[in-house]
Amino acid sequence: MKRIVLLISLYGICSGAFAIDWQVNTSMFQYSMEVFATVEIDGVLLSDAKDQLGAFVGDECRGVVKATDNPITGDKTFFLMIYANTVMENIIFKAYDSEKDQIIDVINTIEFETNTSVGSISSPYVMSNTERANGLEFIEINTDENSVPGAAIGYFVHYVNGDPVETNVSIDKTYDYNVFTVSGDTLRAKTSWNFEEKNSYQIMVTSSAVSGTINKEFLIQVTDVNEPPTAIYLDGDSVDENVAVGTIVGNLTVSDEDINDEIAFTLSKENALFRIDENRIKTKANINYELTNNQLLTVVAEDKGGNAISKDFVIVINDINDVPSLIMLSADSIPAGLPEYMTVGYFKIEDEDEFDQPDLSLSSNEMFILNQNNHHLITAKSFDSSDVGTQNIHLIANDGRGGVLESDFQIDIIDKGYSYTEKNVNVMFTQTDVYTHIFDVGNDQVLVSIQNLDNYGHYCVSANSLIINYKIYSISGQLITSKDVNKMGFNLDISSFEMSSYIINIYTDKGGIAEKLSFTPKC
Ligand SMILES: [Ca+2]
Ligand SMILES: [Ca+2]
Ligand SMILES: [Ca+2]
Ligand SMILES: [Ca+2]
Repeated sequence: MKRIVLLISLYGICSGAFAIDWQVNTSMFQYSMEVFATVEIDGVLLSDAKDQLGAFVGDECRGVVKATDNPITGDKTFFLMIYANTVMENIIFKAYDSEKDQIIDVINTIEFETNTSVGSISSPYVMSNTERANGLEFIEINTDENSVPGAAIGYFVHYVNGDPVETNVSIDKTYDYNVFTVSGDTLRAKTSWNFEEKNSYQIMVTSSAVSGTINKEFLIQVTDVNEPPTAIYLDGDSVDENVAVGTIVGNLTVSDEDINDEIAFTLSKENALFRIDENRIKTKANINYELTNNQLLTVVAEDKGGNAISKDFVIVINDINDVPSLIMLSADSIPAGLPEYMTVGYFKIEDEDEFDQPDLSLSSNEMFILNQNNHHLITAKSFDSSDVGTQNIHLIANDGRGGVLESDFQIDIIDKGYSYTEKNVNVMFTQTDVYTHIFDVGNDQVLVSIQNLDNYGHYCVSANSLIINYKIYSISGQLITSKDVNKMGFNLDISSFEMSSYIINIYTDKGGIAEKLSFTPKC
């Protein structure tokens, strides 16, 4: 409104043969007020878009505007801004009647009061060039929705020969009479109005003054108030792990009575995995079920009126099968001279899924075989110096749920200049039995290997959970060292042992073991 007025005033106004140069330099003034007015000239409303209304202090123009259509009353109305540097100045008005091509003095005057309004869109202030005759006007006080029952909406002014007189107003029992009460000249709300249900009320009133009675219809416009949203909804609250960053989790909506209100959604505090993009919750990082399976988000919804509410949502992260991520081999070389069915190393497979234990398979290979249960790489033959070099093996890990990882490994067969000697003992013994082997410490390293008879026929360990330990005694019976070991084999470094003979006892907790002891003679 200010801008429109400013443009009109800066560009001046010309109309018909009669040129008027009412202008106001708004930048010169500190204060403003607004007037919503219609103008009657000799009892007839000005109704041409070229008609104008100017505000003046003496001869100085303080505001000027052309008539425009009033969307509510349908009458041509002047939406006039008036400017001043002091309050309580007496503002006078002049109208330009384009049909008559005349400037006409208006008799109404207004005392300037900053930031106030005289008249309203729904109930414009009536200006005239003559003393107003008899009539009834409604002056609005507050027509906001959500009215408090009993609150004053406005009051009626009954004019006789242009002067307001004391009156009593009653509401005729027609139209929307039942939402109002009236006392004296004051109109009050009887109920709490809701703009979104009904935005105007029509009444017929009778004003009884000493000098006579006036019947008149009025349309009371309800003023919309921006009300807070009442609920926040999310149409999707779960997302699969591993989805692309930016995946939409769900759409946010609200309940808000106000038609065409605009809602801004935000998170009350930043989240590492999710963000809001307009009205959507999206992922903003890689989502991993195994790290976190839900996130609490507090969503804030704020409308154009600055009314905000918030609601907590738990976003559930769904578990998806992860492909095995890694196959590792504990050793990548063996000495030439290693006999068949010896352990080369152990495979370890990583699969994020808590209960996945992927199967491992080895592509056909004459050099090595796989102990499937325990993921051990086993020699399938005796290696000698002709095997020195590098062997490639290809492993496939399959989690049985569609996750497959393939990896290649190289095994170096190295000539260390010595060979293994096997000592077959072939002792069968029961749970309480121990196997005792005496060996000379003419050797600096002993490889003890105990393997599973079920898989390979050479050795017997009756269950996968078998626990084995060894104890080494001197020939005189003194305990030298003791250790729990992996049942599939272990290296025993005896380089620090004194030159002597020792007894090695290998114990199991299950019994049924036959062992074979191999060790490397010193070269
Ligand atoms: Ca509203
Ligand atoms: Ca709202
Ligand atoms: Ca998973
Ligand atoms: Ca998996």
